[in-house]
Amino acid sequence: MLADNIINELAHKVVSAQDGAHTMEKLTIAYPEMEMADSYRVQDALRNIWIARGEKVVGLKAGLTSKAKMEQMGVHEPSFGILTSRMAVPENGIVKMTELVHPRVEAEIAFVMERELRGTHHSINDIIQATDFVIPAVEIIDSRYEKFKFDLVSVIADNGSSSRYVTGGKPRDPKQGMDLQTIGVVIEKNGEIVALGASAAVLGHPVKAIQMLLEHLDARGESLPAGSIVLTGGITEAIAVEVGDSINARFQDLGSITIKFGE
Ligand code: OOG
Ligand code: MG
Repeated sequence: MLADNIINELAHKVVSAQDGAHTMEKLTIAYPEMEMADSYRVQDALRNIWIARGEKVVGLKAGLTSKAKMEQMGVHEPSFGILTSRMAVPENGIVKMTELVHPRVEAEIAFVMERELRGTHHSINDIIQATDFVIPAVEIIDSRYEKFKFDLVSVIADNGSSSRYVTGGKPRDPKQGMDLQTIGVVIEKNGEIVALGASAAVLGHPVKAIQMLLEHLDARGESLPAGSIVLTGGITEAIAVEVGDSINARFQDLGSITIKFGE
């Protein structure tokens, strides 16, 4: 376990890389003894910094939950991260590339919770019953590590590469019956299909990402608050974008999200 002052110092280093859109060396190079628990302590410190400057925590994200993502990143265990109000981009909005290092986009199924969930005993159906609605999401990830290369400990300390996210399309109430495993997704970049998949790519069922998130929260004495948005993880590999690119993610029966990348 790293000392509290080192955790704090690392959090400030991460915030400065995120805010300044610059890369940093993998944190495990200077601190090879750093463990996953330390990385989540860095996230706690990040959360305090963000709240102190007026951001609101709006939810949580699970990452590295599909085989495509795990293989692309060479990391084979899910990670969790914090989503704040500052990361939200409106549908049809323009993402400013100058604020980011080397962003990539992911198509994800997002859940907005109606009720607080605490503990690890919740079945898939329990979680569905506690959900307000399901909505398409595009996450814009942006690792602060050079060449987007990292290990699990380092990426968690960088808040799971979180940078921006967009929700859009049509929300749907999963309590009214919907097959959450077979939601087809097509990602187009500048009008060409660049990736496609189905929601079962996420751990066999996207709600399993929420089950794992609940285990993670429970181990830290936390719950998933009512009103939280949860991103369950990229269904396909992430797609790199540049200035001028336009992304359209189409979700079967749930509409689509368009987002543009400007300077
Ligand atoms: C880590 C974050 C992964 C997802 O949906 O799998 C993630 C990364 O690949 O940089 O957000
Ligand atoms: Mg993601």
